[in-house]
Amino acid sequence: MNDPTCRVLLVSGDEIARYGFGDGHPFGTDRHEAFMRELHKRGMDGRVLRASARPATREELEWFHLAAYVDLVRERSVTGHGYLDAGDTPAFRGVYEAASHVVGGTLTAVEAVMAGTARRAFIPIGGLHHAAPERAAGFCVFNDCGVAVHYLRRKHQLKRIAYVDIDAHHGDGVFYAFEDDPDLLFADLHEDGRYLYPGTGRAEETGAGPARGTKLNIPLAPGAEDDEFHLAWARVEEYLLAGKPEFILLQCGADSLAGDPITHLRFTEAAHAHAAARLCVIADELGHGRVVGMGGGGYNRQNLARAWTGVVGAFLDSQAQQGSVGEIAAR
Ligand code: V1S
Ligand code: ZN
Repeated sequence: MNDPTCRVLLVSGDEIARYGFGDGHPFGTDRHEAFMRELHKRGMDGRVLRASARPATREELEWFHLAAYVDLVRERSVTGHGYLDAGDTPAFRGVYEAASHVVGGTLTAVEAVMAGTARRAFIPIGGLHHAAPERAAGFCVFNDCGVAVHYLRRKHQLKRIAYVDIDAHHGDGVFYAFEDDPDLLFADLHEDGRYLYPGTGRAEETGAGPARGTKLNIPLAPGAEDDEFHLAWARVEEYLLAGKPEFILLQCGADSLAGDPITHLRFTEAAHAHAAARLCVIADELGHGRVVGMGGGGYNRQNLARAWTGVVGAFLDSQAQQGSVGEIAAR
């Protein structure tokens, strides 16, 4: 950890690992461990800075969520009974604490990048992109992505923030919350809604009101592979370079890989590494280097472990390249 070029932060630990559902639910609490094991196997756990997640404050949660919904999650957290949505997101004892640590963990990652203690950061159990202000949805209790956008604006006065999403499911919770906000750059590559939840994210959905024409939704046919990913990704790069964001959030759900049990895209883990590497290049070219990755979905444990370690690897490699550019400039 004495290497000064090692400026990639991993936010991990029991506080966020507890976020998950039992009884054969795809989003189990074993996902965190599957990722950590792979990181260790590849010798990468010693190359990253580490932090545990803090809980989000009530005020932070209410930047995105309605107070009445936050209260409901708190109440259900005591009994652990019932669902928080129409059948995908069961309550469990301690769900409030676990879900608020996921939000706080994403804020920990964002804070570190803004403070300059890390240039990039990654949180495996973040990216809960379906949660809406007034309700849970699709395994997502609190929307850490949405709270992070508000955080960057309120605490750091950033205006133009990019949210990039390569999870197989459309990031509807983020999209509709910022639908009329022209300064939230939104690029989402996802399986189209013919068979898959949530069914939103058509290409024609480009934003509303003053933001009409400013968002990029790229639905892909079931079975789409890396070739289709790369074609779509080129459009994401063009969009970001034109939009000049001051911070980039990446939701890198691994359920877009072939072999996921609940989706039908067929990317390989190279797509995720490519997205992460290219976002680092873009952020560096924009002069700030700020990129935070959030794990998102992914229900085949081997896939999520490989895709997310690939993202962390790309962050580390981009740091090493940054170091060598600096060394060359100093000569
Ligand atoms: N796609 C999908 C899918 N699979 C399930 C599911 C499968 C097994 C279970 F035991 C419980 C649920 N639910 C869904 C989707 C929600 C997907 C959420 C993905 C989250 C993310 O990866 O994007 C980010 C973390 N829900 C539905 O398809 C809705 C239903 C229509 C079907 C399932 N029942 C349980 C509820 C209604
Ligand atoms: Zn997903």
